Amino acid sequence: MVRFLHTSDWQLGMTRHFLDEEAQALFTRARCEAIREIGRHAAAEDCEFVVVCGDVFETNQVDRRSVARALEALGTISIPVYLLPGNHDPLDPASVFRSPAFEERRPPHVHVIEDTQPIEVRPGVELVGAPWASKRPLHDLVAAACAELEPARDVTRICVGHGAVDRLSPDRENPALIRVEAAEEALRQGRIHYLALGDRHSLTRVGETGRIWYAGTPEPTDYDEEAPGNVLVVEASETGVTVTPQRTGTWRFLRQAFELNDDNDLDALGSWLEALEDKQRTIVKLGLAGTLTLRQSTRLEGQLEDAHDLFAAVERWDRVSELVVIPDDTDFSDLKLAGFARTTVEHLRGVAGSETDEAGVARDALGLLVRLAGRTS
Ligand SMILES: [Mn+2]
Repeated sequence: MVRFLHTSDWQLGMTRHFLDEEAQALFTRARCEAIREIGRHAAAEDCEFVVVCGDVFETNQVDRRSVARALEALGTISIPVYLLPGNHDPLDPASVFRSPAFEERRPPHVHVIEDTQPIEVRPGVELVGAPWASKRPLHDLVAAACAELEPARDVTRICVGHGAVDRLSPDRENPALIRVEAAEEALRQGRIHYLALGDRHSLTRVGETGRIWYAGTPEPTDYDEEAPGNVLVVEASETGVTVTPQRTGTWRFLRQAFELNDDNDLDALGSWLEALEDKQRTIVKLGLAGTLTLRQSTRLEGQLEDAHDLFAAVERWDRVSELVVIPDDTDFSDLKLAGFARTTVEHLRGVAGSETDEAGVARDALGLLVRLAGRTS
């Protein structure tokens, strides 16, 4: 029996276009901090080693600082760590794992899985890795690694792979898809006892054996991930496997659609934003649809400005956003305009309500006018 920690897709050095400089710095730091958190979980759970199933780094061209900080953090883990090159960081001639920045700082307990040779972690426990040597392998690397194995005798064998599995990937043309059927066959024959996978950022059980898992990313990277922010503590033997997720993530990606037609709807949006904890580490994507008056639209802009100040990022969910602003009488009567200003408003309202190309410009002009006049009145 062996107990170890399964993780993947650290994507160290990842940048996100929607983060400003400050938020990006926090995001980068969190990904590195996750390594230390993994070390704490591994120690608390009495794990014997850690496997990182690919995409340790976002790219082979990752900056020196990310490499140095990653190795510094890896140094805090008190047990052996095995890093598998994945599609983002393949073991090609430009590999980050072969860079001086990496090699000179690599602590002795941190190992890169360079080939499919079984690695004895300790007597009775072996790792078999399927590292990526290029960004486009032409076959199922896990099946190839397992094909070379005899059924294990008195040894618990963990296979460490990276990539999409055929049952979950729509891309049937991809020759590198990991065939679940073949992996289950290797499990049935006792050539391996657990398949630790990376690539998918969602925590996912694959197939029916309970012995094939994606751990997912320890810190979320996008909106469509399911149960990201976890690592798996795995207890494996020839007779059974149990996996227990452990929480590591501190960031959140949230996507939410709102229907906005009156002030109550704006109140609801405001309360929703207000109630979210840890705004500095929360990225929200808002779908905003409905019809607002100019004054309400101005209020919404104020709410969004506040949110931009507080959240890591506020994005617009374009696919479900369709907000129409239609000026109503109270928008202007409240402003108590007279003379030229009043004539102009009447003219603009006529254009804004028309089907002409200038309608949008007129609406924007009215919006600006309500905003500016609202501030001085
Ligand atoms: Mn990945």
